[in-house]
Amino acid sequence: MSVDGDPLVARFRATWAELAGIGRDPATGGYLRYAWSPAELACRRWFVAQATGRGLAVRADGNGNLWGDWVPPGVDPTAPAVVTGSHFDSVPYGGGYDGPLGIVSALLAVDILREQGVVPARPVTVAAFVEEEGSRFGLACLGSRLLTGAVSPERALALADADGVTLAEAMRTAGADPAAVGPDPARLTRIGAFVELHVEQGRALVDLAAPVGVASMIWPHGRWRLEFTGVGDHAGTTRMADRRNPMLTCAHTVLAADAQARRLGGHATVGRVEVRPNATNAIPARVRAWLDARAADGSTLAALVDAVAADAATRAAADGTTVTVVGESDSPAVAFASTLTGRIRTAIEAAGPGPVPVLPTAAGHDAGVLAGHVPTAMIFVRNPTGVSHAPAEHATDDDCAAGVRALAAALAELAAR
Ligand code: HGY
Ligand code: MN
Ligand code: MN
Repeated sequence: MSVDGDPLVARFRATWAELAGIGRDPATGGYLRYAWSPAELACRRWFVAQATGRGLAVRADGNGNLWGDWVPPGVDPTAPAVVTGSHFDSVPYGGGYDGPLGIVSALLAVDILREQGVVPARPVTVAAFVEEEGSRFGLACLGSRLLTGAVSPERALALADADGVTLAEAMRTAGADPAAVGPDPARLTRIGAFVELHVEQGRALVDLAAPVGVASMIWPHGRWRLEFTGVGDHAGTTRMADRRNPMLTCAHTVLAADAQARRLGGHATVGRVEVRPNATNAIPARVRAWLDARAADGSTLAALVDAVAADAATRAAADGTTVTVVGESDSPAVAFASTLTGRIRTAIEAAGPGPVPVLPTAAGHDAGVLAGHVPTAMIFVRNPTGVSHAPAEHATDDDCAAGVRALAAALAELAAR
Protein backbone atom coordinates (compact mmCIF):
# COMPACT_ATOMS: atom_id res chain seq x y z
CA MET A 1 0.00 0.00 0.00
CA SER A 2 1.64 3.21 -1.12
CA VAL A 3 2.40 5.87 1.43
CA ASP A 4 0.31 8.56 -0.24
CA GLY A 5 1.79 11.98 -0.27
CA ASP A 6 5.28 10.90 0.67
CA PRO A 7 7.32 13.28 -1.47
CA LEU A 8 10.28 10.93 -1.46
CA VAL A 9 8.20 8.18 -3.04
CA ALA A 10 7.16 10.57 -5.79
CA ARG A 11 10.73 11.76 -6.24
CA PHE A 12 12.06 8.21 -6.42
CA ARG A 13 9.34 7.27 -8.92
CA ALA A 14 10.19 10.25 -11.15
CA THR A 15 13.93 9.62 -11.04
CA TRP A 16 13.49 5.89 -11.63
CA ALA A 17 11.29 6.57 -14.66
CA GLU A 18 14.17 8.42 -16.34
CA LEU A 19 16.26 5.22 -16.43
CA ALA A 20 13.49 2.66 -16.87
CA GLY A 21 13.42 2.69 -20.66
CA ILE A 22 17.18 2.52 -21.27
CA GLY A 23 18.18 -0.93 -22.53
CA ARG A 24 14.80 -2.47 -21.73
CA ASP A 25 13.53 -5.25 -24.01
CA PRO A 26 9.82 -4.49 -24.62
CA ALA A 27 8.96 -8.12 -25.31
CA THR A 28 10.19 -9.44 -21.94
CA GLY A 29 10.65 -6.35 -19.78
CA GLY A 30 14.21 -7.56 -19.17
CA TYR A 31 17.29 -5.36 -19.51
CA LEU A 32 20.16 -5.63 -21.99
CA ARG A 33 22.72 -3.26 -20.48
CA TYR A 34 26.15 -4.67 -21.25
CA ALA A 35 29.39 -2.97 -20.28
CA TRP A 36 30.47 -0.32 -22.81
CA SER A 37 27.34 -0.98 -24.90
CA PRO A 38 25.14 1.89 -26.14
CA ALA A 39 22.54 1.15 -23.45
CA GLU A 40 25.06 1.19 -20.62
CA LEU A 41 26.73 4.29 -22.04
CA ALA A 42 23.34 5.98 -22.03
CA CYS A 43 22.98 5.08 -18.35
CA ARG A 44 26.43 6.56 -17.70
CA ARG A 45 25.51 9.78 -19.49
CA TRP A 46 22.40 9.95 -17.32
CA PHE A 47 24.56 9.50 -14.23
CA VAL A 48 26.97 12.27 -15.27
CA ALA A 49 24.06 14.67 -15.87
CA GLN A 50 22.41 13.78 -12.54
CA ALA A 51 25.64 14.04 -10.56
CA THR A 52 26.80 17.22 -12.28
CA GLY A 53 23.35 18.70 -11.76
CA ARG A 54 23.86 18.14 -8.02
CA GLY A 55 27.19 19.92 -8.10
CA LEU A 56 29.19 16.73 -7.68
CA ALA A 57 32.62 16.70 -9.29
CA VAL A 58 32.30 13.83 -11.75
CA ARG A 59 35.13 11.87 -13.31
CA ALA A 60 35.74 8.47 -14.83
CA ASP A 61 38.77 6.54 -13.66
CA GLY A 62 40.99 4.68 -16.10
CA ASN A 63 38.83 1.57 -15.79
CA GLY A 64 35.59 3.30 -16.68
CA ASN A 65 34.20 3.47 -13.14
CA LEU A 66 32.42 6.79 -12.52
CA TRP A 67 32.89 8.84 -9.34
CA GLY A 68 30.76 11.85 -8.33
CA ASP A 69 32.40 13.65 -5.40
CA TRP A 70 30.40 15.94 -3.08
CA VAL A 71 32.98 18.10 -1.32
CA PRO A 72 31.16 20.89 0.58
CA PRO A 73 33.10 24.14 1.21
CA GLY A 74 35.62 23.71 3.99
CA VAL A 75 35.84 19.94 3.58
CA ASP A 76 39.27 18.56 2.76
CA PRO A 77 38.90 16.98 -0.69
CA THR A 78 41.69 14.54 0.10
CA ALA A 79 40.02 13.26 3.28
CA PRO A 80 38.90 9.61 3.01
CA ALA A 81 35.43 9.77 1.48
CA VAL A 82 32.25 7.93 2.32
CA VAL A 83 31.49 6.23 -0.99
CA THR A 84 28.19 4.69 -2.04
CA GLY A 85 27.05 3.28 -5.35
CA SER A 86 26.66 0.16 -7.46
CA HIS A 87 26.52 -0.73 -11.20
CA PHE A 88 24.38 -0.10 -14.30
CA ASP A 89 25.18 -3.23 -16.27
CA SER A 90 22.76 -6.16 -16.24
CA VAL A 91 22.67 -9.86 -17.00
CA PRO A 92 20.88 -10.58 -20.32
CA TYR A 93 17.16 -9.87 -19.80
CA GLY A 94 17.88 -9.09 -16.16
CA GLY A 95 15.76 -7.14 -13.76
CA GLY A 96 15.95 -3.36 -13.59
CA TYR A 97 16.82 -3.01 -9.90
CA ASP A 98 20.01 -5.10 -9.65
CA GLY A 99 22.61 -2.34 -9.72
CA PRO A 100 20.77 0.83 -10.74
CA LEU A 101 18.78 0.90 -7.49
CA GLY A 102 22.03 1.45 -5.60
CA ILE A 103 23.02 4.36 -7.82
CA VAL A 104 19.64 6.10 -7.91
CA SER A 105 19.30 5.66 -4.13
CA ALA A 106 22.76 7.17 -3.63
CA LEU A 107 21.90 10.28 -5.64
CA LEU A 108 18.62 10.74 -3.75
CA ALA A 109 20.32 10.11 -0.40
CA VAL A 110 22.72 12.98 -1.13
CA ASP A 111 19.66 15.16 -1.80
CA ILE A 112 18.22 14.19 1.59
CA LEU A 113 21.45 14.99 3.42
CA ARG A 114 21.51 18.44 1.84
CA GLU A 115 17.84 19.06 2.62
CA GLN A 116 18.48 18.03 6.22
CA GLY A 117 21.33 20.53 6.34
CA VAL A 118 23.86 17.77 6.98
CA VAL A 119 27.38 19.08 6.37
CA PRO A 120 29.65 16.05 6.09
CA ALA A 121 33.07 16.20 7.71
CA ARG A 122 34.49 14.34 4.72
CA PRO A 123 33.65 14.00 1.01
CA VAL A 124 30.65 11.89 0.06
CA THR A 125 31.03 10.14 -3.28
CA VAL A 126 28.53 8.40 -5.54
CA ALA A 127 30.09 5.67 -7.68
CA ALA A 128 29.05 3.58 -10.69
CA PHE A 129 31.21 0.52 -11.34
CA VAL A 130 31.63 -0.98 -14.78
CA GLU A 131 30.93 -4.65 -15.75
CA GLU A 132 29.83 -5.89 -12.33
CA GLU A 133 27.83 -8.76 -13.83
CA GLY A 134 30.57 -9.99 -16.13
CA SER A 135 27.82 -10.59 -18.68
CA ARG A 136 29.82 -9.28 -21.61
CA PHE A 137 33.44 -10.14 -20.78
CA GLY A 138 32.93 -13.07 -18.41
CA LEU A 139 34.70 -11.75 -15.30
CA ALA A 140 32.41 -10.47 -12.55
CA CYS A 141 33.12 -7.11 -10.87
CA LEU A 142 35.65 -6.23 -13.56
CA GLY A 143 35.69 -2.49 -12.76
CA SER A 144 36.23 -2.92 -9.03
CA ARG A 145 38.72 -5.76 -9.57
CA LEU A 146 40.77 -3.53 -11.90
CA LEU A 147 40.57 -0.65 -9.42
CA THR A 148 41.89 -2.83 -6.59
CA GLY A 149 44.45 -4.73 -8.67
CA ALA A 150 42.56 -8.00 -8.28
CA VAL A 151 42.89 -8.57 -12.05
CA SER A 152 45.77 -7.51 -14.28
CA PRO A 153 45.19 -4.98 -17.08
CA GLU A 154 46.66 -7.49 -19.55
CA ARG A 155 44.18 -10.20 -18.64
CA ALA A 156 41.27 -7.75 -18.57
CA LEU A 157 42.01 -6.10 -21.91
CA ALA A 158 42.25 -9.48 -23.63
CA LEU A 159 38.82 -10.60 -22.37
CA ALA A 160 36.44 -10.89 -25.32
CA ASP A 161 32.67 -10.96 -25.65
CA ALA A 162 30.60 -13.54 -27.57
CA ASP A 163 31.34 -11.68 -30.82
CA GLY A 164 35.09 -11.72 -30.18
CA VAL A 165 35.22 -8.00 -29.33
CA THR A 166 37.89 -7.47 -26.67
CA LEU A 167 37.49 -5.16 -23.71
CA ALA A 168 40.18 -2.96 -25.24
CA GLU A 169 38.24 -2.66 -28.51
CA ALA A 170 34.96 -2.02 -26.69
CA MET A 171 36.57 0.76 -24.65
CA ARG A 172 38.07 2.37 -27.74
CA THR A 173 34.71 2.25 -29.52
CA ALA A 174 33.21 3.99 -26.50
CA GLY A 175 35.90 6.66 -26.59
CA ALA A 176 37.84 5.39 -23.57
CA ASP A 177 41.56 4.66 -23.53
CA PRO A 178 42.31 1.01 -22.72
CA ALA A 179 45.89 1.97 -21.88
CA ALA A 180 44.49 3.71 -18.79
CA VAL A 181 43.08 0.58 -17.14
CA GLY A 182 44.71 -0.73 -14.02
CA PRO A 183 44.91 -0.33 -10.25
CA ASP A 184 44.13 3.13 -8.88
CA PRO A 185 45.71 3.24 -5.41
CA ALA A 186 45.19 6.99 -5.18
CA ARG A 187 41.43 6.58 -5.53
CA LEU A 188 41.40 3.53 -3.25
CA THR A 189 43.20 5.33 -0.41
CA ARG A 190 40.61 8.10 -0.71
CA ILE A 191 37.82 5.67 0.15
CA GLY A 192 37.21 5.80 3.90
CA ALA A 193 34.17 3.52 3.76
CA PHE A 194 31.97 2.02 1.04
CA VAL A 195 28.25 1.28 1.39
CA GLU A 196 26.36 -0.43 -1.44
CA LEU A 197 22.57 -0.44 -1.45
CA HIS A 198 21.14 -3.33 -3.47
CA VAL A 199 17.81 -4.94 -4.15
CA GLU A 200 17.63 -8.16 -2.15
CA GLN A 201 18.12 -11.21 -4.38
CA GLY A 202 15.89 -13.46 -2.32
CA ARG A 203 12.85 -13.35 -0.04
CA ALA A 204 14.34 -13.01 3.45
CA LEU A 205 13.07 -9.45 3.98
CA VAL A 206 9.63 -10.44 2.71
CA ASP A 207 9.46 -13.29 5.22
CA LEU A 208 10.73 -10.99 7.97
CA ALA A 209 8.32 -8.19 6.96
CA ALA A 210 11.17 -5.68 6.89
CA PRO A 211 11.68 -3.06 4.13
CA VAL A 212 15.46 -2.93 4.53
CA GLY A 213 18.24 -5.13 5.88
CA VAL A 214 22.03 -5.15 6.07
CA ALA A 215 24.47 -7.79 4.89
CA SER A 216 26.58 -9.99 7.13
CA MET A 217 28.51 -11.88 4.48
CA ILE A 218 28.76 -12.99 0.86
CA TRP A 219 29.10 -16.70 0.09
CA PRO A 220 32.26 -17.75 -1.73
CA HIS A 221 31.42 -18.39 -5.37
CA GLY A 222 32.94 -18.71 -8.80
CA ARG A 223 32.55 -19.48 -12.50
CA TRP A 224 34.14 -22.39 -14.33
CA ARG A 225 34.22 -22.98 -18.10
CA LEU A 226 33.61 -26.65 -18.97
CA GLU A 227 34.98 -27.62 -22.40
CA PHE A 228 33.57 -30.88 -23.80
CA THR A 229 35.11 -32.16 -27.06
CA GLY A 230 34.06 -35.15 -29.18
CA VAL A 231 33.75 -36.01 -32.84
CA GLY A 232 31.48 -33.93 -34.99
CA ASP A 233 29.49 -36.09 -37.37
CA HIS A 234 26.21 -36.56 -39.24
CA ALA A 235 23.15 -36.73 -37.00
CA GLY A 236 21.45 -39.18 -39.31
CA THR A 237 24.04 -41.53 -40.70
CA THR A 238 26.27 -42.01 -37.65
CA ARG A 239 25.41 -45.24 -35.80
CA MET A 240 24.65 -44.69 -32.09
CA ALA A 241 27.46 -47.10 -31.14
CA ASP A 242 29.99 -45.06 -33.11
CA ARG A 243 29.25 -41.68 -31.61
CA ARG A 244 31.55 -39.58 -29.42
CA ASN A 245 29.02 -36.94 -28.56
CA PRO A 246 30.17 -34.14 -26.18
CA MET A 247 26.56 -33.02 -25.72
CA LEU A 248 25.89 -36.26 -23.83
CA THR A 249 28.81 -35.62 -21.49
CA CYS A 250 27.65 -32.05 -21.01
CA ALA A 251 24.08 -33.11 -20.28
CA HIS A 252 25.21 -35.60 -17.65
CA THR A 253 27.48 -32.98 -16.11
CA VAL A 254 24.62 -30.49 -15.82
CA LEU A 255 22.58 -33.13 -13.99
CA ALA A 256 25.59 -34.00 -11.82
CA ALA A 257 26.08 -30.36 -10.83
CA ASP A 258 22.48 -30.14 -9.67
CA ALA A 259 22.69 -33.42 -7.75
CA GLN A 260 26.02 -32.58 -6.10
CA ALA A 261 24.79 -29.13 -5.05
CA ARG A 262 21.72 -30.67 -3.42
CA ARG A 263 23.86 -33.29 -1.74
CA LEU A 264 26.36 -30.75 -0.36
CA GLY A 265 23.94 -27.89 0.38
CA GLY A 266 25.54 -25.54 -2.17
CA HIS A 267 24.16 -23.90 -5.30
CA ALA A 268 25.19 -24.93 -8.81
CA THR A 269 23.88 -23.66 -12.11
CA VAL A 270 24.66 -24.16 -15.78
CA GLY A 271 22.79 -21.40 -17.55
CA ARG A 272 25.01 -20.74 -20.52
CA VAL A 273 26.02 -23.21 -23.25
CA GLU A 274 27.78 -22.76 -26.58
CA VAL A 275 27.62 -25.58 -29.12
CA ARG A 276 29.78 -26.00 -32.22
CA PRO A 277 28.61 -26.26 -34.94
CA ASN A 278 25.18 -25.80 -33.29
CA ALA A 279 23.32 -27.42 -36.17
CA THR A 280 20.16 -29.49 -35.87
CA ASN A 281 21.52 -32.29 -38.08
CA ALA A 282 25.08 -32.46 -36.76
CA ILE A 283 26.55 -34.21 -33.73
CA PRO A 284 28.51 -31.44 -31.96
CA ALA A 285 32.28 -31.38 -32.12
CA ARG A 286 32.53 -29.18 -29.06
CA VAL A 287 30.27 -27.98 -26.28
CA ARG A 288 31.17 -25.21 -23.87
CA ALA A 289 29.18 -24.80 -20.67
CA TRP A 290 29.68 -22.43 -17.76
CA LEU A 291 29.24 -23.62 -14.18
CA ASP A 292 28.24 -21.04 -11.55
CA ALA A 293 28.89 -22.64 -8.16
CA ARG A 294 28.43 -21.17 -4.68
CA ALA A 295 28.39 -22.42 -1.10
CA ALA A 296 28.29 -21.08 2.44
CA ASP A 297 31.99 -21.81 2.94
CA GLY A 298 35.09 -22.36 0.81
CA SER A 299 35.61 -26.04 1.61
CA THR A 300 32.05 -26.94 0.60
CA LEU A 301 32.47 -24.94 -2.61
CA ALA A 302 35.73 -26.74 -3.42
CA ALA A 303 34.12 -30.12 -2.70
CA LEU A 304 31.19 -29.23 -4.95
CA VAL A 305 33.35 -28.20 -7.91
CA ASP A 306 35.66 -31.21 -7.45
CA ALA A 307 32.68 -33.57 -7.40
CA VAL A 308 31.24 -32.07 -10.57
CA ALA A 309 34.62 -32.27 -12.32
CA ALA A 310 34.99 -35.92 -11.26
CA ASP A 311 31.53 -36.81 -12.54
CA ALA A 312 32.28 -35.05 -15.82
CA ALA A 313 35.54 -36.96 -16.26
CA THR A 314 33.87 -40.30 -15.53
CA ARG A 315 31.14 -39.64 -18.06
CA ALA A 316 33.65 -38.39 -20.66
CA ALA A 317 35.52 -41.70 -20.40
CA ALA A 318 32.29 -43.58 -21.05
CA ASP A 319 31.37 -41.31 -24.00
CA GLY A 320 34.81 -41.31 -25.59
CA THR A 321 34.91 -37.54 -25.23
CA THR A 322 37.19 -35.19 -23.27
CA VAL A 323 36.39 -32.51 -20.71
CA THR A 324 38.47 -29.70 -19.25
CA VAL A 325 37.44 -27.44 -16.36
CA VAL A 326 38.85 -23.89 -16.42
CA GLY A 327 38.28 -21.42 -13.57
CA GLU A 328 37.19 -18.03 -14.97
CA SER A 329 36.10 -16.02 -11.95
CA ASP A 330 36.76 -16.64 -8.27
CA SER A 331 35.13 -14.70 -5.41
CA PRO A 332 36.24 -15.79 -1.93
CA ALA A 333 33.92 -15.50 1.06
CA VAL A 334 33.40 -11.95 2.34
CA ALA A 335 32.55 -11.18 5.96
CA PHE A 336 31.47 -7.53 6.24
CA ALA A 337 33.08 -5.63 9.13
CA SER A 338 30.66 -6.02 12.02
CA THR A 339 31.62 -2.66 13.52
CA LEU A 340 30.72 -0.76 10.36
CA THR A 341 27.62 -2.85 9.77
CA GLY A 342 26.62 -2.31 13.40
CA ARG A 343 27.07 1.45 13.11
CA ILE A 344 24.93 1.79 10.02
CA ARG A 345 22.31 -0.66 11.32
CA THR A 346 21.93 1.47 14.46
CA ALA A 347 21.75 4.65 12.38
CA ILE A 348 19.11 3.12 10.08
CA GLU A 349 16.99 1.86 12.97
CA ALA A 350 17.15 5.31 14.55
CA ALA A 351 15.65 6.67 11.32
CA GLY A 352 12.60 4.54 11.89
CA PRO A 353 11.94 1.63 9.50
CA GLY A 354 11.73 -0.80 12.41
CA PRO A 355 14.15 -3.64 13.14
CA VAL A 356 16.82 -4.06 10.46
CA PRO A 357 17.66 -7.74 9.85
CA VAL A 358 21.24 -8.84 9.18
CA LEU A 359 21.35 -11.24 6.23
CA PRO A 360 23.94 -13.36 4.41
CA THR A 361 23.79 -13.44 0.64
CA ALA A 362 24.98 -15.78 -2.09
CA ALA A 363 25.11 -12.92 -4.60
CA GLY A 364 28.37 -11.24 -5.51
CA HIS A 365 28.81 -7.47 -5.53
CA ASP A 366 31.45 -4.79 -6.01
CA ALA A 367 31.13 -4.37 -2.24
CA GLY A 368 32.57 -7.88 -1.97
CA VAL A 369 35.66 -6.81 -3.89
CA LEU A 370 36.13 -3.53 -2.02
CA ALA A 371 35.64 -5.24 1.36
CA GLY A 372 39.16 -6.59 1.02
CA HIS A 373 40.53 -3.04 0.92
CA VAL A 374 38.24 -0.61 2.77
CA PRO A 375 35.56 -0.88 5.47
CA THR A 376 32.49 -1.95 3.51
CA ALA A 377 28.82 -2.61 4.19
CA MET A 378 25.67 -3.40 2.23
CA ILE A 379 22.05 -2.37 2.63
CA PHE A 380 19.33 -4.56 1.10
CA VAL A 381 15.91 -3.39 -0.06
CA ARG A 382 12.96 -5.82 0.07
CA ASN A 383 12.13 -7.64 -3.16
CA PRO A 384 8.52 -8.91 -3.03
CA THR A 385 9.13 -11.56 -5.68
CA GLY A 386 12.54 -12.57 -4.38
CA VAL A 387 13.48 -13.04 -8.03
CA SER A 388 16.65 -11.52 -9.50
CA HIS A 389 18.54 -11.76 -12.81
CA ALA A 390 15.11 -11.96 -14.46
CA PRO A 391 12.39 -9.44 -15.39
CA ALA A 392 10.28 -10.38 -12.34
CA GLU A 393 12.85 -8.73 -10.03
CA HIS A 394 11.05 -5.99 -8.15
CA ALA A 395 10.99 -3.49 -5.31
CA THR A 396 8.02 -1.27 -4.43
CA ASP A 397 8.41 2.50 -4.60
CA ASP A 398 7.67 2.69 -0.88
CA ASP A 399 10.44 0.23 -0.04
CA CYS A 400 12.81 2.03 -2.41
CA ALA A 401 12.07 5.28 -0.55
CA ALA A 402 12.72 3.45 2.72
CA GLY A 403 16.03 2.32 1.21
CA VAL A 404 16.94 5.89 0.30
CA ARG A 405 16.17 7.03 3.85
CA ALA A 406 18.20 4.16 5.26
CA LEU A 407 21.16 4.98 3.01
CA ALA A 408 20.94 8.68 3.93
CA ALA A 409 20.99 7.76 7.63
CA ALA A 410 24.00 5.51 7.05
CA LEU A 411 25.87 8.17 5.09
CA ALA A 412 25.09 10.83 7.71
CA GLU A 413 26.48 8.55 10.41
CA LEU A 414 29.66 7.72 8.51
CA ALA A 415 30.30 11.26 7.21
CA ALA A 416 29.66 12.97 10.54
CA ARG A 417 33.29 12.68 11.59
O1 HGY B 1 26.19 -13.03 -9.89
C1 HGY B 1 26.02 -12.40 -8.87
O2 HGY B 1 26.01 -12.96 -7.80
C2 HGY B 1 25.80 -10.90 -8.91
O3 HGY B 1 24.43 -10.64 -9.05
N1 HGY B 1 26.54 -10.28 -9.95
MN1 MN C 1 23.50 -9.26 -10.43
MN1 MN D 1 24.26 -6.34 -8.58
